[in-house]
Amino acid sequence: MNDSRSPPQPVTDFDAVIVGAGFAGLYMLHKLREAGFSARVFEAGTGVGGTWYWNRYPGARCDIESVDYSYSFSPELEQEWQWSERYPRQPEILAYLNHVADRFDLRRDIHLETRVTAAHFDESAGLWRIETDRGQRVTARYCVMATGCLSLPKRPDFPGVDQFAGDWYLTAAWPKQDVDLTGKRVGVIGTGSTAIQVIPQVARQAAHLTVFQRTANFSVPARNGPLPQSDQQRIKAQYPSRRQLSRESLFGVPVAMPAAPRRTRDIPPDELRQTLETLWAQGGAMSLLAAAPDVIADAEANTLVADFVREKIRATVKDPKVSAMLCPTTHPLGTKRLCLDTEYYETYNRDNVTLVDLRATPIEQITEHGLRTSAAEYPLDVLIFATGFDAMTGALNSIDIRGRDGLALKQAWAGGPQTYLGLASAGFPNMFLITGPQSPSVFSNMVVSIEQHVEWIAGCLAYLREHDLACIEANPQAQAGWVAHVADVANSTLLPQTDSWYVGANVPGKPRVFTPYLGGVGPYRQHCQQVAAKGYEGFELSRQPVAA
Ligand code: FAD
Ligand code: N01
Repeated sequence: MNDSRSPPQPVTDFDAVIVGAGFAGLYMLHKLREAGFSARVFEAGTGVGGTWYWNRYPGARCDIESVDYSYSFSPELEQEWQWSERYPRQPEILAYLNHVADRFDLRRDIHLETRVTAAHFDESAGLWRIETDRGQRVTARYCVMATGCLSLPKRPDFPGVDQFAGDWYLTAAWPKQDVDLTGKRVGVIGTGSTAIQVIPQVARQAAHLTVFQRTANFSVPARNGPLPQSDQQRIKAQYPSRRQLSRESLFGVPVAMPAAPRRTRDIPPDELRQTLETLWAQGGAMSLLAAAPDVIADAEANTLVADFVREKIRATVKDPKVSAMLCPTTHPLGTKRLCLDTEYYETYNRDNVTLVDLRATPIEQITEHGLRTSAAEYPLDVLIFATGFDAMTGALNSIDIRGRDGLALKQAWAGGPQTYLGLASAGFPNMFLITGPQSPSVFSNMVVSIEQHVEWIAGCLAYLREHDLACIEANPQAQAGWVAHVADVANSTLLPQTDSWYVGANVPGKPRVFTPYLGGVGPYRQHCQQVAAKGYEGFELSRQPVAA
């Protein structure tokens, strides 16, 4: 603490402005209101829901079980909401988030169709000045960025895209009205998590589907199905312990961290085979990773599990040439997001589906009537771009965020994101990030990580108020230590070597930095709790609007 006098606090429109109304922004608003803070949410979409508002493409659903991919903060909500499936579809998750907005009377503080364009920290007053694309200007003591890790889709920049005479769609900005693909010749570019969900659905409708694949991905069957009432009741009866297990786990799912994990390579082959067969039959990507956590660190372990998946692909896809194209060879399993599918590989057995290998025959041009690779021209009526996101930093860097001395966040992060705990960044007082870079974020069940951040931030603001403090800012040394720790943990795994969006490799010119924290949801939570318990160790706290 730098000083002892408490100057008059500036008058602001709100205690906090929250940017984004997905899982994170909605809960942040509820939590701040509950603690007696005034808050305003700005959301670019015409509705709440974030990811689940924007990603309406056919087949969109979550890859964490519904009973776990949901808020835990309200036992009443948890008990009253009925999930229909093990992995619910996008409309159901969106309906759940709309229910949350209504149930907790959140809408009155949410401004929809309003994009925050600038957030400038006014040092003399110690407040944030926020501007929107609707010309609103408001001030707030705190600014909470709930802008999402995967909310800025990459725009298609293929040569010739403007000439295409057919319809084209971006999965992450899918229209609200139904898109009828019946009888159409459809092309899908991409084979990441999104495309793997879209492709089987489109293949059922389209006259012909051509999939343009640059990198084959590993995918695990979801084994989705209805969630019987009896199972749901049993889970609901055990919710407190199930949620606790998720909070203490590696990935935010209810799988206990093994006390003395065995190395996968030390497991007798028959036993390993049996375990993998059981997991494959049960379905679920996170449980596969959680059962053999060393696969992301040990190349030999990785090959054992990857070979198993490749064998499954070969056993499913009848045409050996196609199955060879679908078997991932460019990266270890789990170093790109492990996908979850429903009949993805089976789809390539259909007569109306063609797979094109873009590594062998790259895209040259989108033409008026289709797409031309170096080997052929494919006539198309519809093109679907499932080409991913400017992840982790894209949405933040799209806002003109300026901290002390007019420092732009974009500039401060030019060499890669610099955060303390993924929650705050030095030079940007009183600004918080929910599931920011260098926190477990996308390497976890994100609802668990979101709840942890929201509760930590709300606790922090209550502490500042209780102690008559006006300002909190990450200490640059503590931040440098955290950034180095995140890199050390990542470098002890196979992940940084792979070209993935985790390292920003999917966006030309983006600095190559591995962004999620891989230390595990449970250990990370404990660390954040200790930081708070030690009076916010690693942060500068001040009674003045700005730390000296
Ligand atoms: P988001 O849901 O992304 O919400 C952020 C909101 O901020 C958006 O609505 C956006 O419009 C708004 N916004 C951004 N910038 C501005 C601005 N400048 N002004 C105003 N508003 C702004 N995670 C899992 O854990 N499990 C899953 O199964 C899973 N499935 C996914 C499936 C898809 C298709 C995608 C894309 C992601 C998935 N994720 C999953 C990650 C998912 O993003 C998170 O689980 C979670 O929904 C994130 O919530 P959020 O509120 O942090 O961000
Ligand atoms: O995006 P991606 P996504 N030419 O970046 C290809 C979450 N999510 O939307 O790998 C040709 O993973 C690109 O090829 P390559 C989840 O966290 C979850 O699918 O770069 N191809 C790749 O195949 C996920 O990880 C679910 O060689 C190009 C694809 O497009 C994250 O969101 C569902 C290209 C992009 O894959 C992002 O997933 C959906 C080009 N110029 C999303 N540019 C669940 O199931 C890109 N590609 C929970």
